[in-house]
Amino acid sequence: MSMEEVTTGIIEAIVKQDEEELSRVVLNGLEEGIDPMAIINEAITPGLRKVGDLFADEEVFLPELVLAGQIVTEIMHVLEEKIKGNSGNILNKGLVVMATVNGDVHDIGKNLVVLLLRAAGYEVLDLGKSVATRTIVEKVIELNPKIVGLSSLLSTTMPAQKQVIEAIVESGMRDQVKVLVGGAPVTREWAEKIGADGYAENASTAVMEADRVMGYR
Ligand code: B12
Repeated sequence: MSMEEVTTGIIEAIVKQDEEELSRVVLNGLEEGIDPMAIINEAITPGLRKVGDLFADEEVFLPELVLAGQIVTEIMHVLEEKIKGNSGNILNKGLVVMATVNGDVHDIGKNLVVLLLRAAGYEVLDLGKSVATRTIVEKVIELNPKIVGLSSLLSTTMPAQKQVIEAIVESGMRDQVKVLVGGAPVTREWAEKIGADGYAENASTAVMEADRVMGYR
């Protein structure tokens, strides 16, 4: 199977929420030696975006959106194992606290950022999804991480990223921690507006952005 066939096959399987077909094409692609990150960036993410667009256009409905999310979460475990196996990094670049903000349960993208940060040598405490602002700030005070990463996939939960930054300022810890924000609706302009230190549009660039704010590059 060529990369193009793999990409088309994966996108179609996600749009049809066909778990068996998705798994078949992904495994086939991996066997052919295709890079798991290329599968995620060029096939899985566009597939999910397509389902999201169809949902917005009322061509698919919530149960299908849920199913698409579930089958992708399953296959991501396989891809994640593959990426972990390829990395073997022993650096310690510092602690990152990651969370999807309050009210938001989207965690596929956040999990990918966590995985790649770990593979790049960061220690990551993943607080999970829909994490209360207070919980995030308490962890910042308790653990003094180098970076806090905030994911938001909904325009209605983006303001929670701003709230977390404000709460970190109030806690007196703002000078000691860098804040990175991300998620599909988040932009660099938004990041600047709310006083974040960095923004990235995908997990690979999130690692570069983490290195940048830390002064590693
Ligand atoms: C799958 C999905 C779901 C699944 C989530 C499953 C899960 N475990 O995550 C379920 C079914 C639960 C769901 C629910 C809902 N969803 Co939804 N969902 C999606 C969908 C299709 C894909 C998201 C995804 O996983 N993308 C793939 C990953 C790899 O990409 P990503 O998340 O963008 O992450 C990458 C980057 O953004 C970046 N990144 C992410 N986080 C961070 C953090 C940092 C610090 C950095 C640096 C970078 C970074 O790196 C990641 C990896 O490359 C999107 C469509 C879309 N366009 O995104 C809609 C979408 C986000 N959902 C939407 C909606 C409306 C909902 C619901 C409100 C629907 C409803 N009526 O109930 C609920 C909300 C539930 C809640 N309270 O959170 C809308 C949001 C519209 C908006 N602008 O607000 C979208 C855009 C669909 C649409 N077009 O209408 N959803």
